[in-house]
Amino acid sequence: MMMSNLAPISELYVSYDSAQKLKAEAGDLLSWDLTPRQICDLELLMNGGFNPLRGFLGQKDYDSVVENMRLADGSLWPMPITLDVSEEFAAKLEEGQDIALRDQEGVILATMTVTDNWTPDKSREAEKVFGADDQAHPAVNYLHNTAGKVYLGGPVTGIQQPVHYDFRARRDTPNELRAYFRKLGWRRIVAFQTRNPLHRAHQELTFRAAKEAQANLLINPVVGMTKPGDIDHFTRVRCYEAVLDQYPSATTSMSLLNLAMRMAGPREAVWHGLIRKNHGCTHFIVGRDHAGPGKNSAGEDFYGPYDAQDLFREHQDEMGIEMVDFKQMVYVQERAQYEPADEVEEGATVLNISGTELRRRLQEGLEIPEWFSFPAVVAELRRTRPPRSQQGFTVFFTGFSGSGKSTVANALMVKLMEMGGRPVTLLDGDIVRKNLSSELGFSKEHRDLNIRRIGYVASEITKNGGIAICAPIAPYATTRRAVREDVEQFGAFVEVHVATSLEECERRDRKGLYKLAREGKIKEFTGISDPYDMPETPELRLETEGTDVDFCAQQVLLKLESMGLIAA
Ligand code: PPS
Repeated sequence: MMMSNLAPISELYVSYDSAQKLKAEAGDLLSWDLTPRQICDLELLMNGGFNPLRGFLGQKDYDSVVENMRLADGSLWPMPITLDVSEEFAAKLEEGQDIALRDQEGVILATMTVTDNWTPDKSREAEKVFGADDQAHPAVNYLHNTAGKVYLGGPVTGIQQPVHYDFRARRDTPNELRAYFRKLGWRRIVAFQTRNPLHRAHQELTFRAAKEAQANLLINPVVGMTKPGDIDHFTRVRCYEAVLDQYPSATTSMSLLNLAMRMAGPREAVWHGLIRKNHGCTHFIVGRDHAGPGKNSAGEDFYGPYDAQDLFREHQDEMGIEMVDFKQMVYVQERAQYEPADEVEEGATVLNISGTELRRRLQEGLEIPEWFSFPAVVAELRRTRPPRSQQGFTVFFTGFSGSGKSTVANALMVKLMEMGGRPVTLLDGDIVRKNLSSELGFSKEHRDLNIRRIGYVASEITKNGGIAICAPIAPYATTRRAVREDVEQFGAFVEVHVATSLEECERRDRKGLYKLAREGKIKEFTGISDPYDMPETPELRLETEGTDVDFCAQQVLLKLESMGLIAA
């Protein structure tokens, strides 16, 4: 019978006095400002959550983890935990050099001795770790478009934990949880990993798991980074707190885990298991499509629904944590209770509301039945997810100079202001270049900066319930995609391609710029001497030739209406 020994696990922190000294000395070191994901990784490295890792992976361990799910010494470890940095930063380093690792406010959290410095083959990493080099996978997208080009590896010396101001009392290090379990006399603990609010199906699943494993239950939600588009962790934790009284407090506890998920399905399940083992748990629940990333670019699932269970099962003896596996739980109307889908007899009435359907109902303000969730959870969700027609959103026009973007954007702004309800901000290309981006030119780098700034402002407006209308040229597809991701965390992103042809824009030449560009007097001019990536799947494409501005603006309004962004 599996029991936890709950002895303290080794951490990478130095003592308090040494930390003070080290911190003072580290002020002189070259420093790397950690990204949000790296801060999550560092926290779990330092507190033993990623035991047996002693730092960010070196090249040998990395290659071995990517190829075989094992460190070079043979220990099971499925996820490459790497410190990705820019080429410029990496070029400054010598082998064996110590660097300071700082959080986003500049606080030194750790030092690292750089033993390895290399340029990884990211496509290979994507294929091996995530199963495909397909950017529809959020971690593959991150790998190619967010992570730095170079990886650094080496042992880490911990100075202090990353600071969290939210839900402090609910966060525990592995050693704090181990001590807590010791204190309560818990020796068999089943952990439930989640990145979603708890609904009735989850409650039933966790009850059954605890019963099956004859174990105490640890609800262990991830509050670091989850799948883009997920419900933010503040809302989720308020939801968890709202249903905690549905659990017997003598046998159940909740602890928040600052993990940056990768959505790597099977490998992720094994990783999650190892992390929970480090936190003193003996059992781990793996359900259907554990840590699944959704559909690939061909519209198919990346992993089979029970691949994660299979991989976990293969390794669980070696891992020292046992899987409690579950099929999907469904509601059986005749018996008014949840049951695993594979135990329900044919002919029974099975009800289920998928994540997508739940989002739709929230977006449209529709009923969410009591058999599905708890009223307190639904109320919390409705507070942060008002119907779409009351949420913020961004309309992002893109097209050649002189295509008519600004004119249509202006008309749209006026119409939306006439309708009222939400504040409207126009971020027109020319206006932005006068204010936000006055020092920028038209190199690729500067255009990207310009568009990312617009995206940042638009995402803030969207987050706060306003309407942002952007109208830059935005010639590069990857940058438009990045802006889409920034905005979609908070609301809808509506890309409108103003598809006036280059010939027509040049014929109109309203500002006389095309003539100058042809004469070579303006360099890097979009369409003439600089590229424009045609949007492949914009929400709307406006053919402006032969139509008037009012009609174009109407088409946008109709699109917004069909997306539920303005009330019909
Ligand atoms: S970008 O690429 O999205 O950052 O461009 P944007 O900020 O929209 O600025 C485009 C306006 O600047 C004028 N302009 C140029 N456009 C393209 N290429 C070059 N080299 C260039 N130099 C100046 C041009 O008038 C654009 O205005 P719009 O409103 O698009 O016609």
